[in-house]
Amino acid sequence: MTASALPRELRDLPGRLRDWAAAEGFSDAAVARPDLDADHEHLRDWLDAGHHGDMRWMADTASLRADPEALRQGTRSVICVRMDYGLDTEAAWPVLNDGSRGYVSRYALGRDYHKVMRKRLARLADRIAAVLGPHGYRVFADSAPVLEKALARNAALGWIGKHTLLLNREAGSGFFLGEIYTDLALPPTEARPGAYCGSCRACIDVCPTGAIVAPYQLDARRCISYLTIEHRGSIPEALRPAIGNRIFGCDDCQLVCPWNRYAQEAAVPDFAPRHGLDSAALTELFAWDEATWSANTEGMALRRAGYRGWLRNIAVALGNAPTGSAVIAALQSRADHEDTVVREHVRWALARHDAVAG
Ligand code: B12
Ligand code: SF4
Ligand code: SF4
Repeated sequence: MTASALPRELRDLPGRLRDWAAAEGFSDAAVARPDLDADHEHLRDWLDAGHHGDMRWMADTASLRADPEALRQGTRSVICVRMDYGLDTEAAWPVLNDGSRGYVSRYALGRDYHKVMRKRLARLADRIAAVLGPHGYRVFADSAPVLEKALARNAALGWIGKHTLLLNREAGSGFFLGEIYTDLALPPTEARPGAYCGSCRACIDVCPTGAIVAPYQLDARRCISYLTIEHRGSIPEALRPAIGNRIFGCDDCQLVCPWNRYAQEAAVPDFAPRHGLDSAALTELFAWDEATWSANTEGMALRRAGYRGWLRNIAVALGNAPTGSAVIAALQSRADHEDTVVREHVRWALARHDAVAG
């Protein structure tokens, strides 16, 4: 349908949608073509190669991911949004370069984005209803089998970079994605995003564990984000030294990306760092007991690793930290931890300092 053939209330939809979204804290919004055939094929190849590791839920839901209608019956349009979380590259490097501190991915420092975004997406859906009429919808923010990056690319919110994240010329990649699946028939955006990686390969070269095995292809089994957040159990020993002091997620491939010079500040105060987690000492974090951890991570995405995962990750970072009596004492205090995985990582870390369980 040409723009002039559209009903009056839909003709200037792109601008109005952006305005309504901005009122809810979103930095951009647009309607996506739900054409995901090529992406479905890439997803299948990725799964066939085993690159999803033990994220079985990725394989179990593959067909739903590529088919919005199958995920929510009656879906006719997908509205995509982005929300900036504030990827402060300048503040990140000093923490990464100080082995005595723990590096928590910038996206996880504040309130859980799933909660923040879904609440605001529901309000955006209500705004749309107020103008375009009642509609059936569901909102998502990394909360269901949705190919979020591919849909956002189709909506022209950016392009998928060689590090496999969605990138935007005005905002880099420091943002979350969310969607509204609606039964309204909305005209998809006609713009086609350019792709601006060119000959750059900074993200591929910097990756500490070589997880970007080819441009646009990530082997999650090597990715520090996967190893420290999604993976349960033992972290492969060969990869532990390269994890450095990254205790929850990893931002390196984004920090070196030239487009993140344009990363925007956090769109909402919810994403402000909590409990000094943007530069806390490893020994201090390792001393949190389970009750403190539970209280301090309430309402944060940081919870996903679980308390034992948290201790396991910090043990690895302490193993990589400069040797010192405080580091060794902290590790020795957990050498007899009840959890076998934690214990094993603590012993590995002590051995790195030529120390033994005390
Ligand atoms: C599984 C997952 C992970 C896994 C796997 C990552 C991955 N690249 O798939 C792990 C745990 C490693 C991970 C890590 C991170 N994640 Co994550 N993750 C997801 C999740 C749930 C699904 C992604 C997915 O579909 N993967 C499947 C594979 C096949 O997709 P893909 O590699 O991107 O491949 C696509 C294209 O690149 C293309 N393609 C693939 N191969 C090829 C080959 C060629 C030649 C071409 C041209 C194209 C092409 O087709 C594929 C399908 O579209 C999404 C949320 C969602 N529901 O979408 C969040 C999401 C992608 N993650 C997000 C974030 C923030 C992160 C981290 C930055 C967190 C952190 N700081 O630690 C890291 C970044 C690591 C990285 N470099 O990607 C954000 C990204 C926002 C953005 N700007 O893009 C999302 C969208 C969540 C959200 N709602 O905001 N994540
Ligand atoms: S998040 Fe870290 S480990 Fe994962 S691909 Fe990027 S740089 Fe590599
Ligand atoms: S670092 Fe370079 S190659 Fe990687 S996503 Fe950014 S622009 Fe693309």
